[in-house]
Amino acid sequence: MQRQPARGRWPRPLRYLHHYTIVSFVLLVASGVSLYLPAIHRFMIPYIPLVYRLHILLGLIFAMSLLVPLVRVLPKGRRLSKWDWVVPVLFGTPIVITGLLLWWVSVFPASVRSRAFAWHGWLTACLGTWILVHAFLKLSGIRPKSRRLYPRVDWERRRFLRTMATGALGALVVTTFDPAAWFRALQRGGRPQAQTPAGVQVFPAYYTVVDGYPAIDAATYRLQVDGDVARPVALTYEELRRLPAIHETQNFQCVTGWSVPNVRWTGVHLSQLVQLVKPGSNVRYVHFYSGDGVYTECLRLSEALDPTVLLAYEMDGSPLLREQGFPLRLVVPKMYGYKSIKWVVRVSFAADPITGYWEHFGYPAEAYFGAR
Ligand SMILES: Nc1nc2c(c(=O)[nH]1)N[C@H]1C(S)=C(S)[C@@H](COP(=O)(O)O)O[C@H]1N2
Ligand SMILES: [Mo]
Repeated sequence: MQRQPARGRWPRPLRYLHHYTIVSFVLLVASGVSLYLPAIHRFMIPYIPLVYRLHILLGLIFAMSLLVPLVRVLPKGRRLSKWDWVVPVLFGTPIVITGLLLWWVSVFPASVRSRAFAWHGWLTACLGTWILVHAFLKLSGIRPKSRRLYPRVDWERRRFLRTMATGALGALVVTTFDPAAWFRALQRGGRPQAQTPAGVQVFPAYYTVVDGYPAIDAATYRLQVDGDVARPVALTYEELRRLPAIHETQNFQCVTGWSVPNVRWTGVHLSQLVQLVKPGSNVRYVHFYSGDGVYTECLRLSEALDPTVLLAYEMDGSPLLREQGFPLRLVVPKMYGYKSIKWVVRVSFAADPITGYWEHFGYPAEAYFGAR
């Protein structure tokens, strides 16, 4: 029978690794939660891009620290409780993989990323719970006696890799496996589903604050342009498209951290509407209303007339998808995405501002994210 090696101190590199893992896990959870929970991140808006980058950087180091045991640094014969390495590796691996899927915004489709997002959170909750249990056992000095429940094993590369592969496989299955979609595919006789039109960038998930995406019929759609103006008008979709068009290629940046590079918008500059309706001299603000009945936005007249701001009906060369705000959305490239209200049905010129949807929850009305 093999004797347990004496309980001494761990070799230094491993002790550092362990301490680092604790600190980084806490920081990862804190930064992740502040990116995820609006209640927290609305106070942190100026720092969100920084937090986002920090989260990714910490995640990458965490990924590398997972790999360290593959370089065998544990003294020979040192036996470790099985769960002390199976659990972190089994959960850590899919957390890293789902994190990568989320990070590579323009590589993976929205459906995969939204599942990855959910699993990223749930797996972290599982690992976090286990870490708390582990910490409690260690700190309280309770050493489970049962060899069956708490076996000790050699720190062995092959087993380690096998656990990692299991975690990776799990991550791939849960992020690509969608029983409902498979069922639909079977019903269609295996024919592929209509894909997102070529060239259309896929966003992490299309945002809506109501239940679903408003379905607006282009034939009956009217853009109401009114307020303190000489001549209110109601424009049809065709009339909008006949107005002189402008193009604008910009990065799209949400406060929650994700962004989509080089989105090409086509639409109408607000000066066109100003020419049509002739706002009164006391007008300082422009109000925007969404066809979802809930979302509103507000810009200073001067901001609305910035050359980069437009009411867009096309993205990357195709009409907006319903989820993207068909038939018309505002695009304010220099400000965070929440200013870019979708399904715009009414534009109103006024002397006073209104509180936009997210501004109502505390987001700043001046949502510039970089140098102007
Ligand atoms: N009507 C409406 N407009 C909206 C939103 C929304 O939920 N409803 N979300 C906003 C936010 S927070 C962002 S980041 C962008 C996202 O645009 P997308 O859904 O086309 O990616 O739309 C903005 N406009
Ligand atoms: Mo956003």
